[in-house]
Amino acid sequence: MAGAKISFRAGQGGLPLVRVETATSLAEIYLQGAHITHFQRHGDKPILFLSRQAMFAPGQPIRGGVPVILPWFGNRDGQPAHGFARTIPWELLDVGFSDGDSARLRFRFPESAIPQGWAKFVAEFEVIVGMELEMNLKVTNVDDSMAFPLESCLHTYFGVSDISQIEVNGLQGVNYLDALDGFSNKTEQCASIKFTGEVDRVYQNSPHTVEIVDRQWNRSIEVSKQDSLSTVVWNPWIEKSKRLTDYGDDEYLRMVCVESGNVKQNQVVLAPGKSAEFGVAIDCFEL
Ligand code: TA6
Repeated sequence: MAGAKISFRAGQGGLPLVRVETATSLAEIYLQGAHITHFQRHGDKPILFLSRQAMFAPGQPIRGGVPVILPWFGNRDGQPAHGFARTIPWELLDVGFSDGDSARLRFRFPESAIPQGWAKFVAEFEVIVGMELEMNLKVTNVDDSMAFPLESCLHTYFGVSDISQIEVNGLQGVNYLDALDGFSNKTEQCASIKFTGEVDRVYQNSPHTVEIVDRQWNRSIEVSKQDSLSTVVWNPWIEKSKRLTDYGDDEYLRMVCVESGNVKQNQVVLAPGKSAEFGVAIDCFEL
């Protein structure tokens, strides 16, 4: 069996990317934000969504794929939304190949890029590309005195046939904060979440696997997690899509975000010397 191949090239906007090709799949990862923008099994439709209007420029978040959200989730006055890690180039530490057919890449956030006033931390992001896409984000507080509140999340955009035809399963009975209603606390009533308008929900204490069932594309995407308690489900729908400059007005039809990590009430206060990590595995099955 041919082994995996890794190549380096200038991607969109001239930003450097790593291209990973295995016998079964293809992935592309931009160094900026250690941002996975593409994951596709040969012969299948891409599993990740990337906006056709995504901007590829230094310091600009890329709309789609897997933005790495760190060290905070959401908006903060005068600061970049979803933290500063996703718009800064990470270092590629090393690449490994399994005896099967997968490639493992490890990225590290450059400590020199941590803004003044922030505790010093080491963030390492491991990506395994094979039949599945596996990701693990580990953050260690290497500051000798300052603890800090850590929110971290893999803000994954999944490609779907038609948002109005898919279901997201696995969150029934879970409490969530409704971002469209002042982050009020609610409980998911549906075994299968369907989309008829904008949805922006931060599910808390949700360690279980979530499924995206897409009958038109005859597939079910399975998002399984390890030590990830938060699940964010988002679709901007029509009006918000129009407000997003790096996103086509009709692209809400073709994507859903099912994000995994530890945010809001699931955030952790990371004491000096302590680490926090979580993992996500994305698999896909024919229906
Ligand atoms: O997915 C949850 C969310 O916080 C939404 O409210 C929306 O803002 C989305 O993230 C996109 O955020 P971004 O900063 O990437 O435009």
